[in-house]
Amino acid sequence: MRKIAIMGAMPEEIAPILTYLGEYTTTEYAGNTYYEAIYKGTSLVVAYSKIGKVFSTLTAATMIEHFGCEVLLFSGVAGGINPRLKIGDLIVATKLAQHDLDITVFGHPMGFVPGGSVFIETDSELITLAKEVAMELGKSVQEGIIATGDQFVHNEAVKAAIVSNFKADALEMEGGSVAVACNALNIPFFILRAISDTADTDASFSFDEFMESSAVISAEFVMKMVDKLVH
Ligand code: OS5
Repeated sequence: MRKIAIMGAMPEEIAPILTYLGEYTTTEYAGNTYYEAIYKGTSLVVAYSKIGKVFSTLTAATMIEHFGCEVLLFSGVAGGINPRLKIGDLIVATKLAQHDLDITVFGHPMGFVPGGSVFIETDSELITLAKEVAMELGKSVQEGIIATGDQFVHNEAVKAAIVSNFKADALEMEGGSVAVACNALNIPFFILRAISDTADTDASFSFDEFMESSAVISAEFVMKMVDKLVH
């Protein structure tokens, strides 16, 4: 069975996952803690990267290149943009972009740099697996575009620009960079987020109130997917 990486950005995003592991070992590497366990006969590596695109790229690449993970699942929270996404709802990314990558003055679209692409698609088999899990749990999981950037968005004008440039349904600060690392290293990956706020002027208050409960919703769903992957 493939070695599975499960990552979040903040401690709160992986804490519910650690409760499933039973015994685990910890390894400090490149400024992060990596939790390793055998879960139902399969090796898991769990870590939180710290916030943002740089730290999350480092952690994803480390889980793949140093720890030998062959598939990566991200679990965490996001700001909702699409009005059909309410607090606690799950969104699985079909594709991701970096909304703050800007060399438009040279005639390129937002999110594009030469040698890259505006969007990176996630693994279709993992999305199919998520749909199966949702059916079995009787839960709704929405598919959509996630935009990633190095800012906590709490402003309608910024949201509107991200919708206009990327038709994004949700935004966060790590998925698009994890996508770059996994795509470059040919590792199937999956990004799941539960909504903690709607990236408006109240976003920081909503985030403080709902981040923990939404992180649990996402983590529990990801662990159901892991249960299917390890069988
Ligand atoms: O990881 C960051 C991105 N996450 C998704 C997200 C999001 N991203 C962008 N815009 C939004 N509206 C979003 N909503 C959800 C969540 C996370 C956001 S940054 C949160 C920072 C919270 C915090 N800062 N300090 N502490 C917590 C306490 C602390 C202090 C010192 C050391 C460690 C923790």
